[in-house]
Amino acid sequence: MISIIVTHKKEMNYLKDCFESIADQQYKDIETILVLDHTEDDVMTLVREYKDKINLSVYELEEKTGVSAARNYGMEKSIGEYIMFLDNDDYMCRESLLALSEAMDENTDIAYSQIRMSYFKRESYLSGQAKEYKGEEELLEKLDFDNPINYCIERYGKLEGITVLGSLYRKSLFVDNNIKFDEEQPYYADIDVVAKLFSITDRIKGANEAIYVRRTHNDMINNPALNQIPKEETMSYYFMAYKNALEVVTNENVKNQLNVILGKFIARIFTAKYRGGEDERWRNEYADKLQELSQTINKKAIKKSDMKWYNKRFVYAFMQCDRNKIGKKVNQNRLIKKIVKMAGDKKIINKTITLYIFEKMPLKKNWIIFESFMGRNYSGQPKYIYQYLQKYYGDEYTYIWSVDKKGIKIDGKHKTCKRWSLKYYYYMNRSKYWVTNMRQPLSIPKREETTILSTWHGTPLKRLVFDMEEIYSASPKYKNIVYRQTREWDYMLSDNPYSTEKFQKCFMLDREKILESGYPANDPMYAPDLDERAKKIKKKLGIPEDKKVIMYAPTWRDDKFYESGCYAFDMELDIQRLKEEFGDEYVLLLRLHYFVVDRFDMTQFGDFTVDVCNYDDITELYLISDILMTDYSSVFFDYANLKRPMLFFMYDLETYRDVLHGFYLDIEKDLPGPILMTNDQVVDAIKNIDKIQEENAEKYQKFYDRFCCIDDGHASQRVVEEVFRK
Ligand code: C2G
Repeated sequence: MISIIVTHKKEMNYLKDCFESIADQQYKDIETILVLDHTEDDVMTLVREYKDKINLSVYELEEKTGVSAARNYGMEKSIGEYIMFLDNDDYMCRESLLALSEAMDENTDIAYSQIRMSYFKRESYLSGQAKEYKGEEELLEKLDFDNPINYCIERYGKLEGITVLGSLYRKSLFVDNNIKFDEEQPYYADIDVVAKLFSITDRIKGANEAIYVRRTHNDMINNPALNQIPKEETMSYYFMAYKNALEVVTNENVKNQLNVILGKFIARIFTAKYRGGEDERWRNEYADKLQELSQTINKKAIKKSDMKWYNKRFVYAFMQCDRNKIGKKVNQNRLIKKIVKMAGDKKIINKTITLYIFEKMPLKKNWIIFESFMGRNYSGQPKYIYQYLQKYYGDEYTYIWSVDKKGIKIDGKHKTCKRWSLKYYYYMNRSKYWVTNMRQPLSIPKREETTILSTWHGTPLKRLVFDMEEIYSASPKYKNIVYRQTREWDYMLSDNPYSTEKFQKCFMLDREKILESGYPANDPMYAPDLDERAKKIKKKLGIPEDKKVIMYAPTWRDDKFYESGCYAFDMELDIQRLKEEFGDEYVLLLRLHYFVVDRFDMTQFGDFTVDVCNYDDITELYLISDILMTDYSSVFFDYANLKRPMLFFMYDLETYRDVLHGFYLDIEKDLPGPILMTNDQVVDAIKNIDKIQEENAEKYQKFYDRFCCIDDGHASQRVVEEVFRK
C-alpha cells in the first residue's frame, strides 16, 4: 500500500485539485493522510466529499506547527509499505502512482517522477490550456532523467528546489535510519532529508510515465509559495540546511552538486542583494556566514559546472578575499555582467546611458510624455487630455508623443520619439509627467518626482489582475509585475463609481489615487457639433452619407495567441450573408482589437465593408456608427454614451466567461442589448433593431445611469485641472 501524506495550512482551491488528482489515479491501493497545520479553512466539507474516494484520514497538529512536523506526524500515522509526499498545492497525472509502483521492484528504494513546474490549476494543465513554464523546455533537454543525482538535485540549481516531492519511498528507509524532517526548520527541511536518502541508498530509479506537477503561485503578493517568500525571512534556515546537508552527505557527487548550488547563490542572489538591497544584513552577517560556508566548496566542482565564467571567477575570489574587499569584488562582477549583457541588448545600453547620463540632468517640470496603446496610435484618453492642454495651456508645456512607428499623424505642436529608442529613454527620464493608457515599462528609470497619470482604457467587464484566478495570456508573473507598476502610479482615471470599486480591488490601489473624472476620450460624444464631425469622418472613410453604419468591434481571445501581444482571431461573423441582407442600407466597419494581428481580405465584399482595424481612434468611429456589435470588449461602456443600439455577438460565451476570464457583471441581466449566439440571430436582430431598442429602453437607461453617469463632455478639463494645474 502507498501512503500519501498531504499537509494543509491554507488555500482550499488548491487542496481540491490535489485530492482530485489522487482520486483520479489508476493505482488504487492507497491511503491518504491529511495533516492539518492549525488551519483556519473549513476543510471538512471537502474531506467528506473525498473520504471514500481517496481512503482519507485526517489528523491535526496540536502543539507543534510547520510542514516538517506535519510530515513527520503523517509518517507516524501511515501504514503503507511505501510513502509519498504530496503538497496541497501540487497534483499528479493519472498514471503517476501506477508508474511509480511498477518502478519500485525489490531492488529499488526510491522511485522518482518527472517533475513539471506550472502556474496553472489541474484542469488547465491536463487540457493543455496552460502555457509551458518559462525555460522548462531548455531545462528538460539538458537533464538526464536516468541519472538520479542529475535529475533530483542538480536540476534545481538552488537549495529551495531540492525536494522530497514526486518520489515514492520504501518507508523502511525512513524508519530504519531514523530519518525525519527537522522540526526546527520551517523552510528547506527537504534538503537534509534528500541528502541523507541519497547517501544511504543508490537503489534509485526513475519512472518515466509518472508526472508530478509542482505549482508556482501566480499571486506572489497575497499568496506566496514557500520558495517565493522574501529571502531575508528564511536566510538563517538556508545556512542551517546547507550545513546539515553537507554533514550527512557521503556521496561525492551529491556533495559537489551542493557546492555548485552554493556557488550559484553567492554569484547571483548574494551579489544582487549586496548592492541593491536596503537590508544591511547582506553586507554583514550574511556575507560572513556565506564566506564561512564557501570554505567547504570544492573548486573543481565549480569549474566543471555550467556556471558562467565570470560567476565562477567571482566565487573563487569570494572564497579568498577578506570581508572589506567583498564590495569591490561584487562591483567588478556586476560590471562584467553588465558589459556581457549590453553586448547584445540595446535596451540595456539605453538604460545604462539613462542612469549614468540623463539621470544627472535636471527634471523638466513642464515636459509631458504621452503614449496610447504602447505607441500604436494617437487615440484614447491621452489624445483628448493632450488636445485640451494644447487648446488651453498651449505653450506652457512641451508635449512629447511616444510612438512605435513612423507616420502616426498627431495634431498640434509636439515632438515624437520612437518607443525604446535612446530618445525615448531621454524624454521619459526627464519628463515630469507620463500620461499612458496602459502600463508603463518597469525597465525605464523613473525619477521620484515624476508623476504618472495612468488613464487606463476602459470600464472592465472581464476580470482583471488580482481578480483573475488563472493567467492564460500574459506571463504568469503578471500579478507581480502589475503590482510593481501600479505602485508607481500617482493617478488612475475611472469612468464611473463601478470602475472605481473594481480598480481599487483588482489593482490593489488606494482610493485616493483614483480620479473618478469620467473618460476624456468620451468627451467628443457630447460635442455640440457631433453631426458635423460625423459627416467629416464618414467622408474621410468614403462612406456615402445616406448609408447607415454597423461597427463590428470584438475583443481578443487569451487562448488564441501567436506570441505576447500578438493574437489570432477566428471570424465567426458571416459577412457575406450580412452583405446580402443589408448591403443596400448599411456599411459594415470591421474593427479588430489592437492585439489581433490576423487580417481578413474583404475585397470580396466590395463597398459593403470598410476595414478600420488600423484607423487611429475608435472614438471617431463611434460617432459614425448607428449600431455597435461587440462581444466582451469594454467598447460598449463608452459607446453607450451615444445611447445608440448595441448587439452582443457572444458565440463563444461559455469558454470566454467560464474558462478564460470571468466577468464582473451578470451579462444576461445587465447588458443593454441582446446576446446573440448565431448568425441567424444577428441577421434577425439587425432587421428588428428599432424594436430591440424599444424593448431594451429601460435596461439601457439603467445601464447609462450606472456607467455613463459622469461623462458630460468635460472629463479632459477635470483631469487637467486636477493633475497638471493644482
Ligand atoms: N479597442 C479597439 N477596437 C476593438 C476593441 C477595443 O479600438 N475592437 C480599444 C478600445 O479603446 C477599448 C480598448 O481597446 O476601450 C480596450 O479594449 P477591450 O476589448 O476591452 O480589451 P482590453 O484591451 O483587454 O481591455 O478595463 C478594460 C480592460 O482592461 C479591457
